Amino acid sequence: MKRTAYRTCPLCEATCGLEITIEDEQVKLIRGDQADPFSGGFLCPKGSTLGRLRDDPDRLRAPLIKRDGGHVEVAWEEAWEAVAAGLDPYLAADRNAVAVYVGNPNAHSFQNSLALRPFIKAVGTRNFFSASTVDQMPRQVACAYMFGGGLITPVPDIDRTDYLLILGANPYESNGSLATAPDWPGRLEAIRARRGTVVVVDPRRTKTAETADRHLAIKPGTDAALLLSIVSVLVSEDLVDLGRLDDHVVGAEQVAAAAARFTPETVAGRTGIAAIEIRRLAREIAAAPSAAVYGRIGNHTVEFGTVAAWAADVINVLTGNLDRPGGVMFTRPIHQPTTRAPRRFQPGRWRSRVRDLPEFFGELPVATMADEMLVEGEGRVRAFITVGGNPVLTTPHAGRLDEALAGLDFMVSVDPYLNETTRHADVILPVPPALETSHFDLAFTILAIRNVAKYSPAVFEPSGPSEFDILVKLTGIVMGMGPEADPAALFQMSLASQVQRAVSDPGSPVHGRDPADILEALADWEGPEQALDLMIRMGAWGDGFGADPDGWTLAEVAAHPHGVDLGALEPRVPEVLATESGKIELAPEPVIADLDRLWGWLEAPEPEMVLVGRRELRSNNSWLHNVSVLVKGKHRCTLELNPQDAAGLGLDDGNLATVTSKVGSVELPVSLSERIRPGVVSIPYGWGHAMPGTQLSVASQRPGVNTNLLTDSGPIDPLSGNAVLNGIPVEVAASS
Ligand SMILES: Nc1nc2c(c(=O)[nH]1)N[C@H]1C(S)=C(S)[C@@H](COP(=O)(O)OP(=O)(O)OC[C@H]3O[C@@H](n4cnc5c(=O)[nH]c(N)nc54)[C@H](O)[C@@H]3O)O[C@H]1N2
Ligand SMILES: Nc1nc2c(c(=O)[nH]1)N[C@H]1C(S)=C(S)[C@@H](COP(=O)(O)OP(=O)(O)OC[C@H]3O[C@@H](n4cnc5c(=O)[nH]c(N)nc54)[C@H](O)[C@@H]3O)O[C@H]1N2
Ligand code: SF4
Ligand SMILES: [Mo]
Repeated sequence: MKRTAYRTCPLCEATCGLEITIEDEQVKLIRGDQADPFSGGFLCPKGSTLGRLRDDPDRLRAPLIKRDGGHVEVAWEEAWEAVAAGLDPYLAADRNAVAVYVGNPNAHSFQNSLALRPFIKAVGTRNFFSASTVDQMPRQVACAYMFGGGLITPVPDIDRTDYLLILGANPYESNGSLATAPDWPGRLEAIRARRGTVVVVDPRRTKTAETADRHLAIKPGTDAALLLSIVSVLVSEDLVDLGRLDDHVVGAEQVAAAAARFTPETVAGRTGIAAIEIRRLAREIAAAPSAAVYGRIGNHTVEFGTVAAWAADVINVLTGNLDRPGGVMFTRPIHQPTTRAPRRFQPGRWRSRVRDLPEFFGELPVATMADEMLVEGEGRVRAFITVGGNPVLTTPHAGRLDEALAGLDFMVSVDPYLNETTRHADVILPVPPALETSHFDLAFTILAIRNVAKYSPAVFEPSGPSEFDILVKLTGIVMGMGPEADPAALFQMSLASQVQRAVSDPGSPVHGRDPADILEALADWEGPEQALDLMIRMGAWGDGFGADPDGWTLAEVAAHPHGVDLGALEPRVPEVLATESGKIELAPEPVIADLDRLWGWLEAPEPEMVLVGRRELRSNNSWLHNVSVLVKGKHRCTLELNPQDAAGLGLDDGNLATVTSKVGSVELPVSLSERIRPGVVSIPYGWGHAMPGTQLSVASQRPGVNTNLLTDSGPIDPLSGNAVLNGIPVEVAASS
């Protein structure tokens, strides 16, 4: 039997539509879905491997329990009993003794996003960590200060912009982040084709930089200073023009005063960007009919990540480009209400035990996770739960974390692989592969460059419990219900209370309605789809359960298997703002206060050699190296080194080099490249698969090295708790 299924690729933020040809219940072919209104047939080499991931013999099909130093398969009942028995004593004695880490794949799963919130609440620990603090937390913090409320970030309107300044992102390989758009490369080329301008700021001449109009090879870690000096030029040359935002911004004068000292001439030496270039950038952005300043990983995972994230949007605001077509704009997501209650962003509601670091949006910096496990004293973490994360490869000072995990009393992982992190787990609960799971993008619908919606049912029946049910059952266990906890009953309770809240909320379209009617209207769906239907129907485009008969429901979205395009982004200020003042608060006090630290840092001695990361098209963070078609060919885990530096070190192409930082050392082959700025070396991230006790038969043959053995968990961006993963001082030497 032959059939065709359509669904969204869950691997990266681009959300490409896939057309999947199935014969005899086996994937025969995966192509880009030409009829997807957003991706139009685009896909990358990773998207076509979802069938291989399902068929991977290393993928776990049954729960594993650690016994006599190795892992053995057990039945689900036994696994659940072991989980309850392992966690109960810690939960009973001190909930902070249980830590939780959730990783990147959760952001790509609506089921996980919906299930994790109550789960984390039920664990009730202060020790909640996620991949957010090795990623976008600086941007989240900066935006929360400026625009109020939770996760809300304007996205660059790349389809309409006349001028795009990209800092520390390489969408030719990554396909973009915090700016969901299938085929970033094509969209960048379209900017130039319509005579727009693309400028890339990156210590490496990446493929993105190569195809841009200009590339500025910045010294790592200095983007905050560069961006502030652009602000200073906008002010000193009288180029500030808030346009339509004039009535909606407070603090512009304060920003102008605070940025004044960061003139192009003062920052040129430390950033490596000539003063004349900086002035040109400021003038071009101000003069362009529309412009967007867009920073990502290289801009955020540095010591001044929050200042950099903030300064980028300050430029967007001061040039009138925030909230205008072609600038940076807010989505109107189908599953969120139109307005948000004003909420002042206040980090530090609790603090970490060992380093006294503040919480941000309910999580502690992952850079301090190992401290909480290793340092003795009351409240020390002794039990650990990971859900879809591989922090042994993805978080700083990874060698120390690996040691910390080995010393825990009890660990559970919800994960499809026995890998570098989960090998420490006492129990591994395997989840079905993507093709056996339904899909809707909660996070990336918020971050897309157009208003879009797409729901895809599971392509195949799951062969084991769904991840949603696993997480709900785990919630029951941490609530003390024991291994018998029934996920379906638990979920119905939680859905009923959500509906109850909705009908009691005067601002909701179902205020005053009978909750039984609402629940009945949701009855066409099961489980997480019911919660999703509720969100869509109560959302900005929803039918409000009859309040707007033309509005959307999940059934309506699902009736469009290729996805729905709800149109280009439209101006949303002031409606979208959730600050106390109701305005864009351009000069948050903690950010302005951090400028003194930046000033001092600019004057400190520069390291001679620093390390940055890189991503490649055929890798996905730490976990796709077990797919043979994605790792064949020339080995990609190399030390990229400029020939000028290599000559001084006596290193040649292919030689083995030893790279040493304050916290660790790795040895890997050199690839000489003029692409990288002298004084900077680059190692791709997500490799390092040579660890014992894993079940990764392909990845372990070409393991590469773990660059996070070199990154240090000490320095962080204090405003967001984000780790510093770029600009790491290192020494490079020929291996002896
Ligand atoms: N040096 C350096 N470090 C970095 C970065 C960098 O640029 N440089 N980037 C950072 C960034 S941006 C990120 S997002 C983080 C990522 O950090 P993590 O989230 O810790 O790492 P991933 O590789 O995404 O982890 C994926 C894990 O989830 C499992 N998995 C895959 N699919 C599923 C699923 O459907 N359900 C479940 N439960 N598990 C699943 C995989 O087997 C794997 O164990 O790394 C960060 N670390
Ligand atoms: N193929 C592939 N795609 C992915 C991923 C993947 O692992 N592989 N991961 C996904 C995830 S989780 C994320 S968050 C996104 C990330 O997407 P991107 O932000 O595009 O990430 P990178 O490709 O790592 O690009 C970071 C760039 O920053 C540069 N850089 C380093 N330090 C500095 C600095 O101090 N200043 C400046 N200006 N630049 C600097 C690096 O040289 C690099 O080119 O990609 C997503 N997409
Ligand atoms: S670009 Fe991203 S979403 Fe698109 S096919 Fe590749 S991995 Fe999947
Ligand atoms: Mo990420």
